[in-house]
Amino acid sequence: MIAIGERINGMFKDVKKAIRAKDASVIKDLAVRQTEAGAAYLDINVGTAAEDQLAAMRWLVQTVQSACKTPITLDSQKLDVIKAGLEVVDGRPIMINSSNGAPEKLDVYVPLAAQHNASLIALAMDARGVPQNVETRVEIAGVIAMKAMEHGLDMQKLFIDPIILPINVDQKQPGFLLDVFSQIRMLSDPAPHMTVGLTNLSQMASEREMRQLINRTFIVMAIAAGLDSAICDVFDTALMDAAITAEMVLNRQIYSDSFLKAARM
Ligand code: THG
Repeated sequence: MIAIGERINGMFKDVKKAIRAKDASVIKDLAVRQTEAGAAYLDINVGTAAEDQLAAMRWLVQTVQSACKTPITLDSQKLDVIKAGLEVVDGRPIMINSSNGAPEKLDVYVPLAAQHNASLIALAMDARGVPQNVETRVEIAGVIAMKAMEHGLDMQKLFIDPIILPINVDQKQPGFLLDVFSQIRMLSDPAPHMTVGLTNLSQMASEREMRQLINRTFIVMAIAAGLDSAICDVFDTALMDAAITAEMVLNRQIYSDSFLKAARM
């Protein structure tokens, strides 16, 4: 699984404080520790911490880059914040998070990603909002894949995110997403990658143990349906180990007596 570490996000109190105080040590520590925990990418999202989101994005990217060599994911709904991050990236692999699936958005974001040799996360929603059913999500995923081909972005560089919401918003949705994953897997050969903001799923639950159990249970089911990436809490070792084991059981990773140890490295 391509794990994207969620922790460098202004939504978290310690990160918000660090952005405001320009305290690089907090950010560097999260970058290094998430890398050690198995993050293939580090998500960077300034959230609402700073008045000047562009400057905050530049500072976060530079701070992370000074701490590790890990690829980064520029996370913002605002194009100018993404572009601020792109200005300062040092040549390591990057991912843009995110476009949505509206054709006019894709016509901007897909060429931008191609031009920077970046991967792109595209949300399976469009001007009509977040679809509440399987068919519309898959239909939008089709539009996303078409636009990627049209603008010359490799399927290997495309991550479709069908959008996961807290389970209490509509308890039918996580089950729908499993159908969406298995249908997106059939969309093209090779299929695009798929990712989700996993932690969204349990956002309303107050107990930490219960949140983790919900996230761990869903990721195993989602991997079985075809999910191959997640923006998630990489510090949750049981979550990471469950994902690795699910891929092994599905024959996507070779079994050996040390498969877990090997995959953790
Ligand atoms: N899709 C894509 N990108 C995304 C999301 C998505 N980026 C942001 C988000 N969703 C994924 N990242 C997070 C990060 C944190 C939380 C949820 C999703 C979270 N944080 C604690 C909370 O709200 O309880 C913060 C509290 C604290 O300070 O501890 O839940 O879906 N493409």
